[in-house]
Amino acid sequence: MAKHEELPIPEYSTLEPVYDEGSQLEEAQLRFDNLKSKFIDFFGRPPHVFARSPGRVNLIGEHIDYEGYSVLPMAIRQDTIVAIRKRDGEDTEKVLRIANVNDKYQICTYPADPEQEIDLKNHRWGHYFICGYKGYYEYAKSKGVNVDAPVGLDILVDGTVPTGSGLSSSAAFVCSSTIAIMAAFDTSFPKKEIAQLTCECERHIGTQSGGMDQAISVMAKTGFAELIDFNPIRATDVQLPAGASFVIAHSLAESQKAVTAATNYNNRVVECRLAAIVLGIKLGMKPQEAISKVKTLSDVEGLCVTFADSRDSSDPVLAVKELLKEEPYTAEEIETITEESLPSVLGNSPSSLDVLKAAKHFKLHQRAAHVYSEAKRVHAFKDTVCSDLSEEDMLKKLGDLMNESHYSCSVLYECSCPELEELVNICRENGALGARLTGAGWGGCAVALVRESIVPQFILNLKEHFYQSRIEKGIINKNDLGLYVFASKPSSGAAIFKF
Ligand code: NG1
Repeated sequence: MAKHEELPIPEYSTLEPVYDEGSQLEEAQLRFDNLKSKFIDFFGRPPHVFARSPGRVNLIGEHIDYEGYSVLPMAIRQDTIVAIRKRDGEDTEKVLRIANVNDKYQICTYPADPEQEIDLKNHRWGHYFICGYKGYYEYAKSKGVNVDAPVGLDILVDGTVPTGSGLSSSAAFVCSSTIAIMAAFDTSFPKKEIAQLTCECERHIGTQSGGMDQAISVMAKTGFAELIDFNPIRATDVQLPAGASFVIAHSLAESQKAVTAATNYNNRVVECRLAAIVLGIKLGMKPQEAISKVKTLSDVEGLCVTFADSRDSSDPVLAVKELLKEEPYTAEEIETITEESLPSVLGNSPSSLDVLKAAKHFKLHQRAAHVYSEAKRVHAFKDTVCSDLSEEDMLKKLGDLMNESHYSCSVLYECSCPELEELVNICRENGALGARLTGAGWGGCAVALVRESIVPQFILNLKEHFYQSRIEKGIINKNDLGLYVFASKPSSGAAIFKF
């Protein structure tokens, strides 16, 4: 039997296989009916095909996917649906018209030219569709697949993944767009290839992302979290303990990842790269060799482990502790070690140059210590879930690992924020066995491990201790609380619908 990741995206003619739980199905039916009728209102004809891709919550393994390390997310039920229709033969206007059911997002128009550059200085919501559009053409070309000349496309989008929440609304949008485009052009690739191509094409938005979000959105299965490995991308089912529930709670601080990339997300990617190169050099590589060969901390893990071995340990963090100073490095200090200017070390890539311009110094020790320790926690989490510990002991151990992960994100990686700290503490004070920020951080959501039996009371307590004061200040509306705090079960991955 073909492996799950070798299969194409499933195609359905009914909603049940994806939206199968009670009121969820009715809600989904309403959404699809609404999408279809709005599509006709906007464009005068119905869509040919729909594609949906879910958001995700990452249970553990933060900011390590782009360093080549495995992560452990699960898909959530909130998703993005893209309805699409080709305009070939109907008229000749070669433009992409991208509308949204939510009128907060104004209709965007782009040329149909797949070679177009995305205008990063003017961030528009439709840019995420263009990532998928460019990605589709780039990938088809690289595979030697014959693609027709670009035609006009009409697109209508309906997303329920809250934006800027660390639940990966951007990947849900990029993946559903790419899959809708492929379906409209009658092309199909295996899931693992779509996961790879969507990861690469989302980088057109200017973030140097890893591939976690796209991989889980494309490859998720109902009822399972997935251990996602990279190079090559692979997903292994992880059955979570029956008595455990994962509650997602929004800190109400919006995490604007694309806009803050130079000081936050891309800054950390650059710091990890520099840490890896400096470690490589300190562990015996020639500067030129390290610069050309070392891309991520996983590339020098072997050297770090050999170093640790000489001190009777197997922990790469030992090398970090002994070879990278705790005080931040200046650019000049790193250049003395690399014997080359930092812009040149980083290949003069525009997004890295933006990081260099904005950075005062580089915390190599802290970032590398986070990455190596977090990578270990992911495997400890998976091993604990698969162990024969009693449920009580298992939940306690998983909670401890989540708490350690949060500490590392907050103190070593500095990707938390005051609202997330407050929320994580309130979760723990109200019975969570563990709680941590999830996703990129700097705002967005926390995820808490809670015994299934106390979930309703836990959510009530969060409402009282975290959300009530924000409702009174008018930050959120009381009736919208269900959008900001909810328990989540592992949901299914991307799908195509033709009715
Ligand atoms: P979110 O939470 O979607 O911003 C981002 C990256 C992931 C991963 C996490 C941190 C994108 C599309 N996603 O997720 O690849 O690096 O941060 O673990 O950039």
